[in-house]
Amino acid sequence: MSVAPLGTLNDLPKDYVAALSDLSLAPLWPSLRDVLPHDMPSRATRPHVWRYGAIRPNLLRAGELTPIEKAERRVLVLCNPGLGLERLIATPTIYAGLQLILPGETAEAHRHTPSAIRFVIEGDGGYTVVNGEKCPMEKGDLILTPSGSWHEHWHAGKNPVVWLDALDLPVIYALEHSYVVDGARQTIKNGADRSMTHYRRAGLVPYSVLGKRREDYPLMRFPWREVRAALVDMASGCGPREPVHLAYVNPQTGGECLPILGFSAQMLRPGEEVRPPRRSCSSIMHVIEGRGVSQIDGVTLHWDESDTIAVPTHADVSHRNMGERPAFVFHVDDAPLHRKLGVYEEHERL
Ligand code: GTQ
Repeated sequence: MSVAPLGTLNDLPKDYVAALSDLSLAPLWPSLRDVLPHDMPSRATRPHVWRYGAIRPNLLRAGELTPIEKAERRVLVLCNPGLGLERLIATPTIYAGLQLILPGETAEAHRHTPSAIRFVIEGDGGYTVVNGEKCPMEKGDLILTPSGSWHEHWHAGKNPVVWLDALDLPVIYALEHSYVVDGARQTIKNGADRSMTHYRRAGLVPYSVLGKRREDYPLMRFPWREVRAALVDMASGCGPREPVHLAYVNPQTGGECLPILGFSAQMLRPGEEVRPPRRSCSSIMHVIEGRGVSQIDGVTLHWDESDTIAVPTHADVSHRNMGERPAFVFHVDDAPLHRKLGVYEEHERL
């Protein structure tokens, strides 16, 4: 391993540096350590908690200030304080925002190159139509809108509906491939969505699926009622040190549901502290129920229901349930992308 410090720009004659920039060239060695630091990546992303209690009144105010027609999507974006407000990102790969839709409003149909998910925070009567499939939105439900799928949001209830949006937009934007196409109102094809009909239980798929090429996106909605019950049942069959953690998967392939971002739900038993290995992927954690505290790279973050937390890459993480009842959290990470790229890592804690 080289120990000599690398040359800097100041070591070079000014006319030489100027000649290089005229040619759109740069010497690597003054910047090499910025892009390839030893042993650990440099990370601008900060551990951070966005508190729902602070966001909610501002989101409702957006409902008064900006009619839906003027917003297209009425969203307050969770901007990681280490990454700046302009980039609209929670972590290097994850866009996250809280979207408000008021009774009677519609967020019109469109489709875009980034994939998105909705994770419902509050309100009844909202629904998203994905490629003609009507997906009800109840608290804790996960709804997918994969890249290129038509989607529109409706509200037939009486109170504001709020959900967390997560998109792989930062990745698709970095590819200079992010764009949207507007569409006409979709015709609804279903009564109940496929989570209630064709994919009612884990381990069962429509017989006609066998022997066919697997569909990329057979299931668009994962009802929280089912996921919560599955976590509670898993806890009853788990040793106390086994994490109660379930991944959302494509029921035809058993693989992750979307190509770039991955989704999972975790139950923290009362008093439980989980200390996962350091992972190369970044993530956000959204609190569905309960309260607790996380240590992320030495930063202490207290959390309550509906708060959202940013976890940088390679972070040392622990989460502790501080309540008397089980806590439930939802994770979004970019592990599917890391795995596809062959760069996924897990490390011992520091
Ligand atoms: O609901 O389709 O937060 O297109 C950002 C872009 C939500 C949406 C966002 C979008 C949407």
